[in-house]
Amino acid sequence: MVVFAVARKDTTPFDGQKPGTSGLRKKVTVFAQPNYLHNFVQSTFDALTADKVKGATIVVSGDGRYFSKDAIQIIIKMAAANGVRRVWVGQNGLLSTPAVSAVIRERVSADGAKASGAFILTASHNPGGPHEDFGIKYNMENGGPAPEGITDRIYENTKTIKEYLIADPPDVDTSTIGVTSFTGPEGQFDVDVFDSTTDYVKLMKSIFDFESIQRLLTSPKFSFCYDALHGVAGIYATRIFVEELGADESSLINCIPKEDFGGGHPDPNLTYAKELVARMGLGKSSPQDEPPEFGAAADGDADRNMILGKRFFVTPSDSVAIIAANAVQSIPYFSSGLKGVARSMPTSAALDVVAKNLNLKFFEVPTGWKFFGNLMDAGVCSICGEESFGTGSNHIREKDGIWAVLAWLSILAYKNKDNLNGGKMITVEDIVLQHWSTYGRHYYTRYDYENVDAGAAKELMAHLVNLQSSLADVNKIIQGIRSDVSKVAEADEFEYKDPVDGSISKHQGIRYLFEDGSRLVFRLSGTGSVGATIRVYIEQYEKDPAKTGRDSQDALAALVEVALKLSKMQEFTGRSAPTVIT
Ligand code: VG1
Ligand code: CO
Repeated sequence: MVVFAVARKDTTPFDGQKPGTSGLRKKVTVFAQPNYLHNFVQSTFDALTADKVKGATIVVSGDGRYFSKDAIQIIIKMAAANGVRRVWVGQNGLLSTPAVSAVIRERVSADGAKASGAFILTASHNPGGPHEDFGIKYNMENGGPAPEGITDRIYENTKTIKEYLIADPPDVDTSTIGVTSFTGPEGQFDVDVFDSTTDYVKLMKSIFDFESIQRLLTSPKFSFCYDALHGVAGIYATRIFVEELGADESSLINCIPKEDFGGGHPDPNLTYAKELVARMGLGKSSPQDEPPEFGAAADGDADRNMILGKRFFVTPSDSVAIIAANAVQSIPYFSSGLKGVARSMPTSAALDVVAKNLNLKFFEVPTGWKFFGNLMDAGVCSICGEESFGTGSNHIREKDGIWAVLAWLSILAYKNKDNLNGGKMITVEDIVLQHWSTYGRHYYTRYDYENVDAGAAKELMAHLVNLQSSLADVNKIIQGIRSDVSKVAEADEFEYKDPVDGSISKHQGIRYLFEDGSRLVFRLSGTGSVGATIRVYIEQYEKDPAKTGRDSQDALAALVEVALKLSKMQEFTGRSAPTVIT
């Protein structure tokens, strides 16, 4: 066995190593500076209790973006030096974020050990490559992102760090499955490279009825297209949709993971998933072939999903509501009922209406998946989602892009079980229209202003908070902008008290709540790597079934105008249009 030595290296703090909504995300050029990654990793080890490090098993993997290979070798050496007993690495360093969560929760080593946590290497939906983003986050024993108590401690450590520990074993070949063992001052240390898909596929098979999905996917009356945008979802899509469920290989596009995502933006929305959008007949020009019945896309680390029907877009807020409304009949895992449902604050209230109708416990949490975990651990939440193309359930503690697609396929399979051999197929669009006619429709849009000046963004937010001191004044301004919108009934900054551990999160978004149920929400993104991104969330509820079929941007035009003028968007940022509209 190769013997390694451990060294203590002097270092000095870097500014700005504060984890955001989902870990630390910076340009590769920042991460590649000497000691930058090392400082963050040591600060993380030091923020954990000793039993989670000494003698523990940890996972290290990610979406395979540029710089991941270097980062994995560094983290392995630092783990060895900090007394970790064993590191699990997905083959080629690849594991989707949901697969990491599954591995932490489900995988057991030959000697019965389970993982106590994971370093996930991804900047998710942000582009990758030598001049783009890298990211790192730590997940805990329950498979979910570290809570704020831990990320705050990590950040504090990064401000005072003086040294880190690193060992000198040779690099491990992560392309070959197998265990490599070393001996260090504290005994044996193993690096176990394993198949990236096995644990995850096993979990999916325990949740869904693969046979009924296979009947749908292989039926001549159904067609399917999945776009991984060159992210890590590609390896799971190939294994699950093609090898397990019999879909044709030609139904997968961009399913070979690439370090730079083929130069694209691995964000599954109508702007960035261009190829899929065109194939589904939603682009500007009509496609050459008849579009497939069902389309879906994932982000870089495969925790997000976009769901499309033929020439039809399903908003993520509607998607989670529709999954919740249909889960018990369509998905075996939920057949005994749902424990409750939850959404992030800016997500539309479509899920609230389902919860009310089905008499389910309901929770509204701040943006970011970490807040759902406590509810799930406490057994009060089964299905949850965010407007940002994130949907998931208590099978793991991350959002799960492939799970969401399997959930939709299950609903389609259930509704069409008698139609595959004759009869008219029920489409994605039919399901959504039926949902609106039962529950009403939440018109919804999000405007993103990416990479604006950070100072200007702060001023805009401060302006919106100041306005909240007088509702009468706000209403006067709004009526001056558009007299045809309803009145603001309440305006505040969203604050959340976790019902499980009592912790309080403040300043989680500025809200304007209107008398007719409409909402305007303003937030600063916590996942960008340069400048600031302002997000504006605009929502309006329509109960009248005769009025649920309008074009969404038309229906929301008045509220959009109010949002942009009330916030003085152009004055503060100089932007006359958003970067992305979803
Ligand atoms: C964004 C989304 C949020 C999501 C987060 C991480 O955060 O709005 O809903 O949980 O990204 O998703 P922010 O702070 O930029 O608004 V992922 O797929 O980037 O890990
Ligand atoms: Co992601």
